[in-house]
This record gives sequence, structure tokens and C-alpha cells, in this order.
Amino acid sequence: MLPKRRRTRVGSPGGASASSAPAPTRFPGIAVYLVERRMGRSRRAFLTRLARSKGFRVLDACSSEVTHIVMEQTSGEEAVCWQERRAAAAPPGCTPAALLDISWFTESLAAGQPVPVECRHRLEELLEHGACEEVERVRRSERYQTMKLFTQIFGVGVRTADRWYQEGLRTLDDLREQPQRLTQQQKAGLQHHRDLSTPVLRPDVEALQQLVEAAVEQALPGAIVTLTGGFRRGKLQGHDVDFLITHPEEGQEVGLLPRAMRCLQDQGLVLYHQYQHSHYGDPAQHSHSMDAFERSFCIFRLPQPPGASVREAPKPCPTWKAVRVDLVVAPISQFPFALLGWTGSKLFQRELRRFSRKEKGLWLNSHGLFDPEQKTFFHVASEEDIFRHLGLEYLPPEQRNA
Ligand code: DGT
Ligand code: MG
Repeated sequence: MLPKRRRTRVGSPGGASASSAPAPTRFPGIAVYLVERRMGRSRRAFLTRLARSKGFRVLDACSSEVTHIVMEQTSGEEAVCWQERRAAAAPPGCTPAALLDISWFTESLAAGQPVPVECRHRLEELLEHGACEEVERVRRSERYQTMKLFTQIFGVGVRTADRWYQEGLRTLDDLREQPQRLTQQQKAGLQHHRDLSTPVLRPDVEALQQLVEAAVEQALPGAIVTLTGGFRRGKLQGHDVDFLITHPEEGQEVGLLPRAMRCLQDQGLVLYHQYQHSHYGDPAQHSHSMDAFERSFCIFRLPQPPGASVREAPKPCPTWKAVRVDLVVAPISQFPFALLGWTGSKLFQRELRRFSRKEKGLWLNSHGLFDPEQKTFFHVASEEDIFRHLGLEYLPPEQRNA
């Protein structure tokens, strides 16, 4: 579940008894024991550290002090076994420790304090039926909510979000407490999360277009900036703003993006950017959905006109707003394909490419249209030409919102 590097680091002989000094106990009446079986040693060690950092008392051994025994993916047989063990461990006259599903523990970590034990946390149901439907349902929904929250962060894909979920992280604060796990891109995404999860609106797009056009013109006079993505399809709001840049003379576009970025940075408009060189001819990219164009993934610091309210009243109006912007550079010979690809929607592009391959035997992507039998590329001057080669009626961007 964890990368090997981490596994060897946390999997010291001490296991969960991680040597770091625990934070002072904030909840004296509660002593948790995490059952390692099924949970795994590294996850248990990780959860132990996380819980201790939040002031929970987590014991390394299942002694008589334990008040809450927490188990994960427990079978009925195992739960019976533990039920007998905890009864034997409890001193005469004392209540045996509660036998709980991991959901009680992760909810408590998310809340920053022990949540009340509810019926759905207890493993009794599990003892009777071998599985607890309620726990499964809540867990599924908790997973869904967490994955949704994490994948909305700039720089976080499904695999990373899933790994974090498996490791017990649930909230943005959990992530903020672990900066060493985050890439620079994810840190920027978290830092500006509030703005970036607010939809970008048309007036923002127009203001951004002017700023980008001015910087590009300064970097390379005559270069052309075209709005793509959802906003070219007529959407009124979106999660980012996508621009495609080219120059009417092939080759002139080389080197323009770093110059344009410098110009934008000099104006204090760039909060974060990640530059990526073009990688034409890299075979590793051919099976990948990403194209090979030079690009910058950015977070812009977009000044807000006085009086524009981004956040709810009565807070003072902010003077700027963080906005995600993608700048992509294409040589003019590939521009129509890049424009078609970057206008989207993703589903429309997928269907168009499938149609091209299955019905016409032609391979379409953001770089070109290829005839594998003739081994030739089609030369086109516009999106209309591409539709024509595919034998399709031209669809304007507004009709590509599949
Ligand atoms: P949104 O969420 O409001 O920003 O919606 P869109 O449609 O603008 O989606 P977005 O910004 O993720 O991507 C714009 C279009 O560009 C979308 O149809 C997919 C396409 N696209 C995104 N990344 C790449 C890429 O790396 N290569 C290619 N060829 N297309 C991409
Ligand atoms: Mg977009």
C-alpha cells in the first residue's frame, strides 16, 4: 500500500511504538489500541503518530488500560477472538474495552477529539452478521467525500488522493500538517484552495486574456493568444482558464513562453507556475492522454476591481483572487489540432477520436491527423478542415459540450 521507501522507514522493529515523543494526552479517559492485523504495520504506525500528534493516547500493547480497541476490515471470527481477549484483560468489575471499527477512529481524528461511540462504530453487528452494512455504507461515503475533496486540490490526482485516504488522511488540515508529503504544486494548491475552488467567471476570463495578450505581445510581437477550454465552448464558469498561443510564422513561437512568463511575473501576477518543455517525439508520451506541447501550469494573482465580492460579505472585499491558468504553445502547423483538442470537452474529444479511428481508420490527437495506411499526415488550416477530412459537418465550440 505504501511505497517501499516509506515502508522501510516506518517499519522499524518498534513498529507503532514510534520513538518520537508523543504530544501530551488531551483525552485522559481514553486509551486506544490499534489492532495491527489487516491494518498493517506501516498504516498502524502512521495512524499512531497522527493520533498522538493530535493528543490521543495510543498504547502499543493491549493492556488493561485500553478503553478502545480499534480494528479494520475485521472478520466475524477475529472480532470474536478479540472480544474474548478484551474480557479476559479487563480487571474484575471493570468495563471491558469497546471493540470498534476504524471508522470511529478516523472520524475522531478528523474531528480532533474522540467522537461519541455510536452503534454503527461497534462491532456487535459484525459479530452477529459477519459484516456491518452500516459501517460499509458510511465508509464508502466517507471515501467518496475524501476523494472528492483531495482530487479538487491542484496537483492531486486519483492515485495520490487514494493513497492519502488509505493512510488515514481525511481533511485539508490533515494535509497542511504534513507539508513534507506535498509537492510544490500541491502546496500552492492547498494555499490557494479557497479561491481555486470558487468558479472562475467571465469577467475574470476577459481580464486575464488582456493580461496574457499584453505579455505575449511584449514577448513576441505578432503572436496570437486564443481562449480555449470550457470558456471557448461558451461556458459561463469554469475551474480554470485555458489559452493557446501560436505565431503565424512556424518556428517563431520557440522561446516565447518563458519570456511571456517573465513579463507576467515582473508584474506580480504569478503566484505559482510550473513550466514544461515540449517533448515532441518522446515515445513515452504517445500512449498518454497528455500532449507534447510546451506549457505553463499557473496560478495567477488576478487583481479584482474595487467592489467585486469574491468571498461572502461582511468580510472586506479582497483586492485579488487566485485563478488557475494553463498556457499552451503550439506551432502554427499544428494549431488547428491543438485548438480542437484544448477546446474539449474531454468527452467530445474522446468520442471524436474514437470515431476517427473506428469509422475512418485515421488517428486524431492534438498534434495531427494521421493515416496509418498511407503513413501520411493531413495538412490543415482550420478546425473546419479537420471536420471535413473526417467526413463530418463542422460543429462550433458551443456544440461540443458533451
Ligand atoms: P473546466 O473544468 O471548466 O476548466 O472545463 P474544461 O473543459 O476547460 O476542462 P480543462 O480545463 O480540464 O481542459 C480543457 C480541455 O483541454 C479539455 O477538453 C481537455 C483538454 N486537455 C486538458 N489537458 C490536456 C492535455 O494535456 N492534452 C490535451 N490534448 N488536451 C488536454
Ligand atoms: Mg478549463
